Amino acid sequence: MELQIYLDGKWYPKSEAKISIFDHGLLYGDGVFEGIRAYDGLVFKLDEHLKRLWESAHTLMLTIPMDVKAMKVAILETLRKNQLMDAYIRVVVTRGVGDLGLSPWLCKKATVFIITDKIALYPKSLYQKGLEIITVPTVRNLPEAVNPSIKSLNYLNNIMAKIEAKNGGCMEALMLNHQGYVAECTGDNVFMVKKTGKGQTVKDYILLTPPTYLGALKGITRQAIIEIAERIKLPFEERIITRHDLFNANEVFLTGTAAEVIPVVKIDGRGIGEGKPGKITSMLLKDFQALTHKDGVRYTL
Ligand code: PXG
Repeated sequence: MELQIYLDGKWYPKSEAKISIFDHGLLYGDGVFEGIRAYDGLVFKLDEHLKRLWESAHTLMLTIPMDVKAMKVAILETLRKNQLMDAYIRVVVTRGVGDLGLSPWLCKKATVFIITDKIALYPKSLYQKGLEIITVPTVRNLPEAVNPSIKSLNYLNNIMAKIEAKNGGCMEALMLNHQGYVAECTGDNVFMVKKTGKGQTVKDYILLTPPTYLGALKGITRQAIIEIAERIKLPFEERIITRHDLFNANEVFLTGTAAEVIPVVKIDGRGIGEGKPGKITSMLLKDFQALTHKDGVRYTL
């Protein structure tokens, strides 16, 4: 059976799910989206994702033409129609159909679509071996311009960075903000682990990530990792991070809905720590995976 797509209140087979070429999501990237995961019949952090979707839309003065409850029903029904217990869920809200001018007020109603499918962002082996990343020349959007906290359909900043990473032979890019501080990657937040003691217990380490006001998305996975750190008493701080700090970290890893927790073992040619995934990263990944199979909105097919 073809994949069933939710579009404005109805479900269509993938080949028939179509939107207007006058949709401002397409013409201007005027819209918002979320990427959500379902694990074994549990939608992970659904409320958090929908809260972020509504907040992004609010900043853009984009009215989502349904309430949160109806959105949840639509998401769960799309999962059921596609018989998916494990899935990547993409929720997209665009400004809707307008004319060739920028004016968003000429778009009468927002377009809403939901895709549920499988995703494998990185090959499994990379989670064991670790990823190599590279700093790219394109700086992360200024919070004063297009705030990276808005999960908008305008991803050119990240796509430029992704292209530059590939040109440099890497799958992911490290993006700095306009001041030269570490912001995030193209679709993931960045963390580092620094040893502060002998390394015998978690208390001998500190987990660090840049504050999001320096130019990063407030990642849902980022927040889940911070909460795990608090629970296991791993010291944590939001701190300004430079490339020098990352080069000399004991461990570096990225977090995101698609990537989950992926270790980074090389940055700009410098080996990180022992050049292989570290034990704190592995511990956090294990706890995160346990959480995804325990916590969430349950559905049945
Ligand atoms: N930063 C950015 C810029 C993102 O787009 C994250 C961090 C991680 O946030 P969450 O909430 O997922 O932990 C994201 C989200 C992709 C892709 O194909 C990634 C995202 C969205 C769409 C596509 O890599 N990431």
